[in-house]
Amino acid sequence: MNKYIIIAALIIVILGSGIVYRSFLLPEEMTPVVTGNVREITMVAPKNQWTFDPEVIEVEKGDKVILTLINSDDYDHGIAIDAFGIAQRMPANRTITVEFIATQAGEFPFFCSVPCGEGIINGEKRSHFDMIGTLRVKDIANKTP
Ligand SMILES: [Cu+2]
Repeated sequence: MNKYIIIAALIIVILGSGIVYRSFLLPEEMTPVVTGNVREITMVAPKNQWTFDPEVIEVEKGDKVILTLINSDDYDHGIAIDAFGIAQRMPANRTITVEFIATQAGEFPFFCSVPCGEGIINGEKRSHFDMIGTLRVKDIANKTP
């Protein structure tokens, strides 16, 4: 038999088994989940507050998240969500957007990634280290968490 026919047949078998695996045999948990939903969320760093508003954001697993981050301060902040590989500077008095797919469910911290000082608000000291929050990714399909 012609060796090119054998090679072609082999390629067809290899590609075919890949397609069969992806279509029928891939474990449910490894299937990439994309809901097709887009969550547009706006988060503000209010002037001299050393906080993110809101401090808790909630999305569903598989959502595409578009975060609009408004820095109202005259100094830089940053946004870091380690679980999704996000680390972006938020320049003073600027708005940035950050996009990611919430591929895993759970509660993930986000925080300011740029040292931004401290101050007294209503008699209480606040600082860079208070700029933390929680990203809650709910797994609707599996009802957790
Ligand atoms: Cu900050």
